[in-house]
Amino acid sequence: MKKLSAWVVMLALVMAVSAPLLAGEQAKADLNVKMSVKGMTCATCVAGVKAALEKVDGVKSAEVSLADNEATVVYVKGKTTPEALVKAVQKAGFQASLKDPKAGA
Ligand SMILES: [Cu+2]
Repeated sequence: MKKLSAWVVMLALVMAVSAPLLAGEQAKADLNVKMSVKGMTCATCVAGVKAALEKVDGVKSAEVSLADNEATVVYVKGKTTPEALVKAVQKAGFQASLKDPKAGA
């Protein structure tokens, strides 16, 4: 019985230590890419770009700024690519290009 409780304590310790590590791994798997978006003139455009980006499989979130002509996308590594995200915006009818082509590659 004593042995068992020692195991339970050990297991709890291992889980307590590894949980934040695993969470860190998960966060590392998310990539961030910035692109410039041209042709947006109003809030509807912004919503359209945001929706087009968030429709892409693997995209977690997209922030679109009309003032900065910019979109910032968080996506799961390996699920999509910066190029595919740019294409999605272009398909929605806007000019888009990566801010830093090396970022998120
Ligand atoms: Cu508009």
